[in-house]
Amino acid sequence: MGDAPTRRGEESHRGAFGEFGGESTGLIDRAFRERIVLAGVTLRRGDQETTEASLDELAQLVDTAGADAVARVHQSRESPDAATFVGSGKAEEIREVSEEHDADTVVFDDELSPAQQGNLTAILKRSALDRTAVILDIFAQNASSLEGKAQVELAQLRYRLPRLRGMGKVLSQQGGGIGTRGPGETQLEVDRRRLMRRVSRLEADLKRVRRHRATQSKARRRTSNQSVAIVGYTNSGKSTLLNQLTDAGVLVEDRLFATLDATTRRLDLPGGESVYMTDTVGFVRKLPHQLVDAFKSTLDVVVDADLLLHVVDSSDPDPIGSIDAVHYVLREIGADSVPELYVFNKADLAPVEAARLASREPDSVIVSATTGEGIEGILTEIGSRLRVFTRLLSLLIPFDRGDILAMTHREGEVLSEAADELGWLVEARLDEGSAGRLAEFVVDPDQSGSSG
Ligand SMILES: Nc1nc2c(ncn2[C@@H]2O[C@H](COP(=O)(O)OP(=O)(O)OP(=O)(O)O)[C@@H](O)[C@H]2O)c(=O)[nH]1
Ligand SMILES: [Mg+2]
Repeated sequence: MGDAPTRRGEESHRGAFGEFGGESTGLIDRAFRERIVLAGVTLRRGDQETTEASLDELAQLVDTAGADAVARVHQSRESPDAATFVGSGKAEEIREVSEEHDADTVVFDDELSPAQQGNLTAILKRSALDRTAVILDIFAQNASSLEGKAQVELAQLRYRLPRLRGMGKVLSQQGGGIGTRGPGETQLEVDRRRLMRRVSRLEADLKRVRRHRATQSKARRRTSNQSVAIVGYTNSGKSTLLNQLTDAGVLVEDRLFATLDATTRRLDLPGGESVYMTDTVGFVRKLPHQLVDAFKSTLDVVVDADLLLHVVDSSDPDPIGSIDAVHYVLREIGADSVPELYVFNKADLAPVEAARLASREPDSVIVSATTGEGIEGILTEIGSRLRVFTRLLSLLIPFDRGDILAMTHREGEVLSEAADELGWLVEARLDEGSAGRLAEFVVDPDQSGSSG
């Protein structure tokens, strides 16, 4: 973390470790924006509204990638056509629409098989791409750390390898644009075996990073601080929240996938204890499995967390769909058993919806990460969910209550202990539950401070 994310045109996307140097197409600096036709299919069990919403999001993804969606085509069918996904009649129609709008590329909202992609490219007479290619392209543009770049490159190679054969001709005709940037763009003649070697090399590098990371987090655990990971849909306000809680200074942008690298900061709780809090990559509907897989080393922090803060954009037109998409990815990476605290964010924009969402989820919090409203509620909830010591109490325990003194030692952290005329004077850090049970022994109410 640290560098601003790479933007298109600032730097060619070479291999993270330099092996691919000199193979950029040079077309990424094109002054014009690529023109895109979007194609969505509603299959048997889906409904058209969901498809349209997904196409809205695809248009946003295309825009983030630096291109313009100029038209969209929709189709309902029982199941995908094995050869062309949409069926040949529809493919002809898409070609006509593309010609009408002078489009460079057609992007399908679902992942195309290599064969479908090849066939469609031939019928459409322009490149046929899918949502996965667009997301990979955004990631390629945003990756800034070595690790981030390596992960994106690995995902791209795994996506491209099976598609190499069909793509060569197309690339030589079309050149540049979404789906062609990143390492390997002029790879018509690149030998597959070389790419395979590159894949193994990246896998080995990333495995090393993961091992190193595991050692670090073990060291962190020894300090006994617990860890909290911020997860959520892309653009929901995760980085804004980390900045608000810890002054982390993470880049915040009204842009999809602004964050790809994990940033960890210490968060001090009111009782004096601290936790480690990590902001990381956002999720999206149909997040490419190649990316989820390649981002294992970044996402380990989510799997190993003691608590997830699931940030939800309350102004999202379909917040439940986005929550489901996040849960889908969490399941895929094996983090679905980590306790989850819902944070309904952007309450300044959508107060009614935030309240409605929060009423469905007990113990959730409503916040505005930009204004800071409701932020203390997060500290209180983290304290009670993690059972960390959020209370610093002075207690006077009568000499005949050795059981209470023992309990204080057992459940909390005793900072000082002295015999007074009336009993033991004890200063201790405790969690909310223990603090409640010891309430009658608290002496200095000023110090019993609330957790919020
Ligand atoms: N009005 C309002 N805007 C917010 C709030 N929180 C975040 N935003 C805005 O939402 C946009 C995305 O915020 P980020 O913090 O970058 O979101 P993120 O979840 O980290 O996004 P990615 O890293 O791209 O996945 C920015 O324009 C923020 O200023 C909020 O509480 N209220
Ligand atoms: Mg972010």
